[in-house]
Amino acid sequence: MTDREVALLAAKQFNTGDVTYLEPYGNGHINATWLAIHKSADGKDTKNLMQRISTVAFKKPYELMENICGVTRFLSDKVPADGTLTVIPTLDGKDVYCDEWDNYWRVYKFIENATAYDKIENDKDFQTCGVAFGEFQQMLADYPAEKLHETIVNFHNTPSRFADFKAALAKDTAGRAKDVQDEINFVLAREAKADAITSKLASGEIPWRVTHNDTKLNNILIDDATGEAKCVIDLDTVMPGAVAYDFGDCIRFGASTAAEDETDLSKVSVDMHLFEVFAKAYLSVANKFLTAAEKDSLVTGAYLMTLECGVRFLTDYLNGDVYFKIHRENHNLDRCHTQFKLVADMEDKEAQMRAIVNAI
Ligand code: ADP
Ligand code: GN1
Ligand code: MG
Repeated sequence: MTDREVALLAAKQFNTGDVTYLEPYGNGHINATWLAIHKSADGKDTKNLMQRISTVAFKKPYELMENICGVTRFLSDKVPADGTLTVIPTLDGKDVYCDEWDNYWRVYKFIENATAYDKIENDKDFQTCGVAFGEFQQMLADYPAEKLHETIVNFHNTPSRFADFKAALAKDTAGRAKDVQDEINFVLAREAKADAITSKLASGEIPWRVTHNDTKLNNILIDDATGEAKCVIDLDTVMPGAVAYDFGDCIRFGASTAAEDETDLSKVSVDMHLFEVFAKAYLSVANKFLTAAEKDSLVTGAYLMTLECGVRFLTDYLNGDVYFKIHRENHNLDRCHTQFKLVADMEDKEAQMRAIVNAI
């Protein structure tokens, strides 16, 4: 059976009516995403977003969906309609459908008239993003964190990511280590910096909060008419974390002058104007609740999220591309290179970034 045929069988298990259209959708690196159009009994077409949850990333899909249902129910009291994801149940009232091949499927209501951007097109989009993720953290401040499952253990524990990298290097499953000695040395030279946030969380110097943990630009839907944020999506990694993780990942992806997989590295750097736009927008909300130590950790977060992401791409490259979806040969290595270029650039611009944050 083709992927589409398997997906079609799954789409029929949800309480949505007949499936009249089903095609792959979006640019996520983790789940397999499909746009489905269903025809309801009264003949109306409805768009839905169906996903096969990646079980390489998420080992416990039922726990994952418990998190998503809890968080979206909680947020739905605080945001307008379509301001958070809506889970569509299966015909027998479940949040997730497991097919005979152990694929786990879920369906969300499709949020219309909004776009997930892969690149910043104007300052306003990044400002929108900063405000939206600040508000997202603020809204979840009183979410009962003890109810959240850790959907990916040690997700942003950078020392643990370094350990995974070293294990992959030792195994060298795909036989690629010999080709990436410079990249390996780049990582090993920075190992001492890896615990800059985890050590502060452990000592209590910065607090654990409920954070999104995957705040790249295409995980927020921006309203086509107003340019305002419509909905924060991709809630798979909402877990206790440090605010600097969310701030940092936004900068990593959104303040770069080039795409995450750009192959011409001369195009890749941190755009300090975009950095400032984002920092101002995020802090216009977050300054109200951040501690001084958290504010001080934001630039470290940008640095570590970028280093960590580069390390994860390199690790996946060494493992033979098993975690992130790739669309061409060496895709993970290309992604690793942009991240390391940004890391080096951030090392040069650290003082400048700190001055910008301190001035806000
Ligand atoms: P991944 O974990 O693979 O990144 P996402 O949940 O981010 O998957 O979804 C991938 C893409 O699908 C998003 O970037 C966005 O373009 C689109 N998308 C996801 N959820 C919705 C939704 N409810 N409505 C409209 N588009 C969506
Ligand atoms: C993945 O799921 P997606 O594509 O929004 C990854 C992030 C990485 C990002 C790099 C669950 O995000 O951690 O930063 O790719 N998500 C997961 O682009 O691993
Ligand atoms: Mg995503």
